[in-house]
Amino acid sequence: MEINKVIVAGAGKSGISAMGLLLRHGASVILFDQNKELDTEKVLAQFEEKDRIEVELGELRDETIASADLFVISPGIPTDADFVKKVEAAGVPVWGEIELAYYYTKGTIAAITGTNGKTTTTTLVGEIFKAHSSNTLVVGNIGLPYTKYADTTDDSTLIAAEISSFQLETVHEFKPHVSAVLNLTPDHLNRHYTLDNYYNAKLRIAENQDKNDYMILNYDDPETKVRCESISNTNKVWFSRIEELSEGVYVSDGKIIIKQADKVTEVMDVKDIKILGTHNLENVLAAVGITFYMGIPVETIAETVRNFQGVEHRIEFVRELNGVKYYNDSKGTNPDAAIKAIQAMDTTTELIAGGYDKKSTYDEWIEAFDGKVKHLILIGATADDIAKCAAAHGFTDIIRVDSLKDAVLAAHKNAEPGDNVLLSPACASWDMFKSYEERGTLFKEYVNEIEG
Ligand code: UMA
Repeated sequence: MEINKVIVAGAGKSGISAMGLLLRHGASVILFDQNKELDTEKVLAQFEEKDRIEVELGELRDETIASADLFVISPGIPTDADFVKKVEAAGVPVWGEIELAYYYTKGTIAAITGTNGKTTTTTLVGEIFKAHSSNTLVVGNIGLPYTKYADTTDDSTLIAAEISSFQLETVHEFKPHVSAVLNLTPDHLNRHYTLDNYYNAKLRIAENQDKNDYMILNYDDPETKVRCESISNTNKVWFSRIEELSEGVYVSDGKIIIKQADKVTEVMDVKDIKILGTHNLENVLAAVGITFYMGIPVETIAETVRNFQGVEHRIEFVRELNGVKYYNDSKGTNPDAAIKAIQAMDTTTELIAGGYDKKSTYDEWIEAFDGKVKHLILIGATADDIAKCAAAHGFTDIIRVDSLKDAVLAAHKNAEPGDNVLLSPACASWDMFKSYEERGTLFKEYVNEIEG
């Protein structure tokens, strides 16, 4: 396919990196963003190839669509937006950033999706790759656009890519050597509308794989088990922390085992894993399977897992003050992730939650409080809905505040020695913050400002 004139939709991280990649390869780019207030000067200042850039804001004109041979869409833009439908109707291919990156990529790809655990697993896979080879890339939804680095790869590059459902909606030929689905639980229903749409988008990670490739799957996650049953185009490798499988990656007598048809390989002791919670054991089992089938020696895998301390914003220990431990789980952006964080708490907890409304249901999360949550301190757009749901489940120890800073102060005031304070919102951040990273970073700042 000739890539000469491309509309790039969305001037965030993804769009800017896609633009850079296209410009480096000689294409002309029309950057489109629905935000009429976008600072065009600031965007243009990032590129030398100004003669090959046009910017269109607000409405995308029919003439512009007709002039393009490709449309690259940022993951935050819904694929059913009116202007995207017009592009499709005009016969212009719609690629996401992952498809565009793939077009320019060499090397071997491990692609990781799932509702939760993606960032931890991708980071760990990346660490294992790095321990084996300096020619490693860790990219994707994790916050580093794949398009930024796609053309720095060569045949021996090992790529660990975290891929979201939004990014998978717009793949066409994307073909990882190893794919992984960590779990499937409800999320992003405001965008995908139904669970079927959401789960089917995720399973597209394997649609172009073949019998030379591998798909690593969570045997303990009921939805993954059922939905992946009929996939047969690639080699499925299941992992389980509960059952000893006839083939796959599992735990036996406190050890992680990889069992192939004719061979049993002992990887390491479970007790040597440093990251908290059973969900993290699942992430480790997935990472072991992924890297094993990417050809990394078992000793390198085991050594790296033993040293892995986890990632920022995921049940991240911040500080201990007057016998109270503060944890930042800003990446707990849906109820299922937030359940994992509550389960990982070993004592009574002041919980800060609430945020952008993704139309989630909160019942299971509130049930998971399990007597551990002393006060639920609510902020953000979902505060009313959560308070109502909590009351329906008989939980009324609720404190309402207007800002994250006030939430931290309320938690500090109410916490007693031996308690934990946990930010684990069960919601995205976009009502009050740019990103979950910004929310988590501010939380840490406010916690560290408290005088002892
Ligand atoms: N825009 C429109 N119309 C729309 C929506 C957005 O014009 O309907 C414009 C905005 O005005 C803005 C730009 O698009 O200028 C923003 O694009 P974006 O929302 O795709 O954000 P990026 O900065 O490009 O970041 C995206 C991912 N964001 C989303 O999927 C929402 C990042 O994932 C990802 O790290 C990055 O690309 C690089 O691949 C973040 C995320 O929240 C971490 N992901 C979700 C999650 O993990 O739950 C899926």
